[in-house]
Amino acid sequence: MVQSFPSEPAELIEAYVALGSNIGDRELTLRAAIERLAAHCEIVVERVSDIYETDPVGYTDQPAFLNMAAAIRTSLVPDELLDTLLDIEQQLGRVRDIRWGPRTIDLDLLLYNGVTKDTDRLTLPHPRMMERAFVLVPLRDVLTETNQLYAAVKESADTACRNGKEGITRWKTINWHSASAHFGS
Ligand code: X6L
Ligand code: MG
Ligand code: MG
Repeated sequence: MVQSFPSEPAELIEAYVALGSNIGDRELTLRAAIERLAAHCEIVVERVSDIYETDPVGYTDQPAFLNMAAAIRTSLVPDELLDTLLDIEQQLGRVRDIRWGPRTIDLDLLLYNGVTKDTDRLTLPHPRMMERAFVLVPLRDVLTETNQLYAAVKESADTACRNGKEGITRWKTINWHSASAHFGS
């Protein structure tokens, strides 16, 4: 008979998620989304960025956003992680009506361990992240300096902040260090 061994702990892959909200209690909804990520048994929230208030882009006739970013570790594959993000959006009242319109919560998968992927439902890295200051400025807070994209993200984020044209202001400094462990405080 073949000996069965306990399976090794699955390797945890680093991934980055962008969060945005511009309807309702924006900060509460961002926190709820982070809490739901942290509560998932296959996700560890490692770092969360500060919260930034940002002028809407794309469709500009809507309220200002709060945007932030999170660095997570996960044993989920990219499509499972995307499903989880879409589930959490639904749980937090996301209704998809107007394209680029207001939303209680938006969770975008930006980076998954250097994976490149291009399918109908998921493109990695996120195809437009490098053009969006509301993504890059929070991402800079949580991206590891050894990440391949760190220099490019930092440069673009710094330029956006220096110009001040992008309509991004630090709205709240977050102390959710090791976010998974400290929620509720
Ligand atoms: C020309 C055409 C220039 C389209 C920009 C940019 C479209 C971003 C959509 C664009 C264009 C988007 C957020 C937002 C949206 C957000 C802020 C999108 C999708 N999401 N604005 N607009 N924060 N500040 O999270 O990202 S809609
Ligand atoms: Mg988005
Ligand atoms: Mg989205």
